[in-house]
Amino acid sequence: MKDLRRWLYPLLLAVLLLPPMVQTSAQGEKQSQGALRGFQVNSQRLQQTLDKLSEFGRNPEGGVTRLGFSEADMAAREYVMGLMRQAGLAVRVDPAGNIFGRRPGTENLPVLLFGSHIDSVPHGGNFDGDVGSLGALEVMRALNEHKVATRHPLEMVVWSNEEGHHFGKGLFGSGAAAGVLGPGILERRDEQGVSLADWLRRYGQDPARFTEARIRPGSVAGYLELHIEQGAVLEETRIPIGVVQGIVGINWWTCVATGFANHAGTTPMNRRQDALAAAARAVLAVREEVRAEPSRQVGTVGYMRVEPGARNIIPGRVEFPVELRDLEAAKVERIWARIRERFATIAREENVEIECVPLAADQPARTDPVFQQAIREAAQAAGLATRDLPSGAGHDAQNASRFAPMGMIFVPSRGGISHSPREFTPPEEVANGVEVLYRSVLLLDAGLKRTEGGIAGAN
Ligand code: HGY
Ligand code: MN
Ligand code: MN
Repeated sequence: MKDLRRWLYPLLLAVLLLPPMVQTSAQGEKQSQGALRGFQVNSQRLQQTLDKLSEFGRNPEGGVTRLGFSEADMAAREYVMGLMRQAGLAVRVDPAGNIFGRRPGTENLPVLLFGSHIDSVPHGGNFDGDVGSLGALEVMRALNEHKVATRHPLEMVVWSNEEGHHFGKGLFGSGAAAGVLGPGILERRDEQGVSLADWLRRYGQDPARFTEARIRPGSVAGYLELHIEQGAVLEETRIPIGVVQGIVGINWWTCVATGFANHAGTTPMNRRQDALAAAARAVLAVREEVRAEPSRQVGTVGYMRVEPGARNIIPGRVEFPVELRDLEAAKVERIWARIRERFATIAREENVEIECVPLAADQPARTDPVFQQAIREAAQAAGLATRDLPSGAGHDAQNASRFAPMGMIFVPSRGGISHSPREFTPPEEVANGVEVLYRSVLLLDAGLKRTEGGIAGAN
């Protein structure tokens, strides 16, 4: 008895004194273990399709390289469209290559839309976009299985070319749907010289009808997207569901430093026009100016193309991109203005030219409070804790916000890793997100009219 007291009392005391975060984590663990009980969606059925999808464009590291508008993407789309038809959805592809699958509603109401993308970055993983796309399909299957009728027609969507690697324009399909892309974009070419217009033809579309992909505001009651967090907040706090508050804007420029390629042995140090030395200083200037203000804005130079690119030639030309992201468009403009000043100084001092052209500007977007609340209530009903957080990654949802209220659900990313073959979310955590998507769709469909902090209705 005395022995028992010797370890039991300190144990009880330790439990009572546990800091709140640890208690939350224990609770989170219990929730995610017990989560599969009472779920409407089928985790196993979903995982089978996710596994199969990851075969399209598989890279040697175990992830995928499935660039938007590529052979691998085209094959993956066929696979997903087949699954959609099997689920009884009426499938159509719009002139921008977006895939829609419709399930009728019982009333004459605008569509409730949900989905994501299946294209990837080079050397990408198996979760970014795939989870939200096949999660949307699983929601449709579960509704069928449980014979649930909805008031609104439901549509799942697989947006085309979300990552935009080889055309310098991400959020492509949703951008067309939001009406923010002119047909001029179709002249852009990939590394093989194939234009976007040609790719649309290969996808069975008529590029002349590109602008018809636009979705009129009012024709969609709302948009929901489930996605992996791609950061470590949920994992570190052990919270299974993230309620996204807003999505960052993403601005891309392509810059070229032009110097003079000359002999590396005979050109004195003070007579050089070294484009790479200038570009190297430009990279550091980007970092310094982004860090010069407090808060979460980020700036990246993701590559350099150096010409001619030999050990014994002073580099004459360097191409490098600048990417800036923040939730506030005005802050990005301010930082970019300072970066331009720094580039001008560097160019003068290094005796080179630095020119930058804007390539893409995706606006930041806030999620709709009604949708946030629906997601919180859906998670609570599924026994899952939530946490509000911003998205540092871009998503098609930010374009959808131009034609409908929107919300986003996040599930944890192992180690916060994404845009990498090592991207991972365990099946049960994926299922948590899909269950919350399922329940959010139904809550928004019912359009519960509650005033104080509740759902006010989706349309
Ligand atoms: O780059 C992004 O944030 C997104 O994954 N396309
Ligand atoms: Mn991505
Ligand atoms: Mn994504």
